[in-house]
Amino acid sequence: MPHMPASHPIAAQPFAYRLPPGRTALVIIDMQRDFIEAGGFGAALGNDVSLLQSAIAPTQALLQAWRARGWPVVHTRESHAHDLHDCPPAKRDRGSPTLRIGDPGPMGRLLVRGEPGNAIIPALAPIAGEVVIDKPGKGAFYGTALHEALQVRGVTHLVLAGVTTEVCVQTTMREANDRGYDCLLVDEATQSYFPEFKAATLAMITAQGGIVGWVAPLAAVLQALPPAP
Ligand code: TIU
Repeated sequence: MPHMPASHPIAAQPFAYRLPPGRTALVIIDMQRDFIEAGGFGAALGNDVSLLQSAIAPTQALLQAWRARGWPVVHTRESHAHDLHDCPPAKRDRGSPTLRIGDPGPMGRLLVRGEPGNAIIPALAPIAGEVVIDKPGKGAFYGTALHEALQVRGVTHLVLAGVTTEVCVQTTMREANDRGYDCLLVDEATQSYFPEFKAATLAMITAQGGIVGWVAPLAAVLQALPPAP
C-alpha cells in the first residue's frame, strides 16, 4: 500500500469516525436492477421501487472518491444459483409475492445469478479490480468469502452504502461489526422502501454509543478524505 496522508476525522454519529486510508473498503450493498427497477424482486414483493432512486447519485460520489484513491471497493449482489440449491424453501416460499425467487419476470428469473435483472445498475457497475460478492442471504458474510477477501487486503474499516437500509445493509453491518470491522453507514447513500424503517435503522446503529457503528452524511465523508493522489 503506497503511503497515504492521514484523513481527518469524519463528523459522524454518535462520535467522530477515523478512517485509515487504504484500509477502508467501500461496500456497496445490492444496488441491483432487481431492487431498484420495475419488474424485479423488490417490486414483486409489493414495494414502490422508485423510493430507492435517491441513493444512486450519493453512492456514485463515494465510488468515484474510492476509485480516485485506489482504495478497496466491494460490490454485493443478492443472488441464487440457477438450480436454487442455495435458496432455502423458507426464503422462496415466504409471503405472497406476485413472483417468487426463480420465477421468470420481465428482466429474467428473479434474483437468479446471471439474469439481466440481477445485475448491478449500470450507473454503479463494477470495474476490473473491484470485489464482487454474490450472496445468498441478506447479510454479505453469510455463505460468502467476503471476510477472507477483506482480510487479504488488510481492510479494518468499512464504509457502507446500498439497499435496503434495514434489510441487507443492516444485516451486513451487524455481521461486520461482530467480526471486528469499524463500520460507517452513509446516510444519503442508503435507502429503504419504508422511510420510517431507514430512520429507525440509523437510530439503532448509533444508539448505545455506536452499538453497531457510525452514521454520517455524504458531505462529511467526502470532506474528510485525504486528497486523491
Ligand atoms: N426486501 C428488502 O427490503 N430487501 C431485500 O430483500 N434485500 C436487500 O435488502 N438487498
